[in-house]
Amino acid sequence: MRAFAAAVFLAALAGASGAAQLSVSVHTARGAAVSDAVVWLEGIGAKYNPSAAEIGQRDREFEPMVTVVSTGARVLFPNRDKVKHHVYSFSAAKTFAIQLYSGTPAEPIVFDKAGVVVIGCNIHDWMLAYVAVVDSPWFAKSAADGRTEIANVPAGRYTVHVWHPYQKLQLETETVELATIQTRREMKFTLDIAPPAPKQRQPVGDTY
Ligand SMILES: [Cu+2]
Repeated sequence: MRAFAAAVFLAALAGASGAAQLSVSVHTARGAAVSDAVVWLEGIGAKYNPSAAEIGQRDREFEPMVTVVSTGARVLFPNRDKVKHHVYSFSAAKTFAIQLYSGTPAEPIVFDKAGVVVIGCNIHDWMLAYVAVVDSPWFAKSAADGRTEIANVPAGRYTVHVWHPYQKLQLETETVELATIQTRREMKFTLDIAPPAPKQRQPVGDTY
């Protein structure tokens, strides 16, 4: 009887190691692909090591504009311009400032709270970046074709979240049940976006 229980336990462990892949595509109601949409899965028992990321500055713009990381992520802000930048955020999920600097600050900024962090530059008013900090190891950002792939998701039940900085409405979440080994599932979301009018780039000197 004891041996039987052990065998059942081992079978359950083997099942838990099976991983699924979720493909989520995001389009507008008119069918245009939506890039830079953040997709993440909320599930029970998610364990992960915080990710790391870089948000650079080049030609007085942030790159990338949208970043998704897991909570606790360490993010570097390398300045690849000859001019200085002053990177900051007043967002509730992370308030910080990296005073006027060149090169790459030695210390990363740690995003220790889930939420959306909007980042600007105090010198160049038009510069904007967004960091979606999620309590999950399963996340992705849509490419130019509107598609995302989230791989190595253990079998289980998940809530699927979609967010975009230019979304008109926050989408309702959807639930997905991912089962067994090597399952590939596809989901489609419709999200209408309204990009803001671009802020005028001001003529600036060689120093700033
Ligand atoms: Cu700047």
